[in-house]
Amino acid sequence: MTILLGTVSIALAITAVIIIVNTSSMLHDKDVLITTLQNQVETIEAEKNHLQNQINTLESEYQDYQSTHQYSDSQYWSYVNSHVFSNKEAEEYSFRFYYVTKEQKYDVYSLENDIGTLSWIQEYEEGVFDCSEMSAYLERYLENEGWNAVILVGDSPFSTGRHAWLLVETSEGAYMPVESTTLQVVWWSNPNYDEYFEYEQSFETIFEALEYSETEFDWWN
Ligand SMILES: [Ca+2]
Repeated sequence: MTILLGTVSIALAITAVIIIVNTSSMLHDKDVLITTLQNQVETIEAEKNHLQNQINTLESEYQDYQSTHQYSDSQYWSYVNSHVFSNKEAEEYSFRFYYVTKEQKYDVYSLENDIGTLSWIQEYEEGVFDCSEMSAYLERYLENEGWNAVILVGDSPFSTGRHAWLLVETSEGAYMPVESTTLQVVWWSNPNYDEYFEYEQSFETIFEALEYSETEFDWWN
């Protein structure tokens, strides 16, 4: 009996030792785990602070941007209004290839030579392709050849009724009349020479002519 009790005691003692050892090992594991978790918390905390700093920086950059990029209503509308094209500007834009800028030509004999190479392939037709369309067409042709040409409208210099013709700058500030229907320079010897300088309207460009009349000068229609 005594021997048996002794054996039980020893067994109990061993069990107690095992429990103590286990407990101490568990306590050790717990410490390690806590340390690891604490380290992780610190790392996350540092990351959080880093991100917060970045957010603060972005926030202040955004505020700066806003304060320098804020427009009042009046600034907005003045921008919009200054960037809206007028009808005339839009029309000129659609005609952007109408004139080709070249070095200006002078000399009436060169002008005669340039015009002398031309002939109308479309026949004169009152109201369709008449003096005004022909003048508009010839004005463009001469401008693109380097001449400064102006379209004129007024009473006919040689007949009754209305007429359109050109004045072309042949020396600085001096012009010679050009009869667009016959494609001829009107020379000083022409009996109606002076009448070619009496006109009611003059158009430096096709845009001005179209503003005056939408249908008289549109030789392309
Ligand atoms: Ca012109």
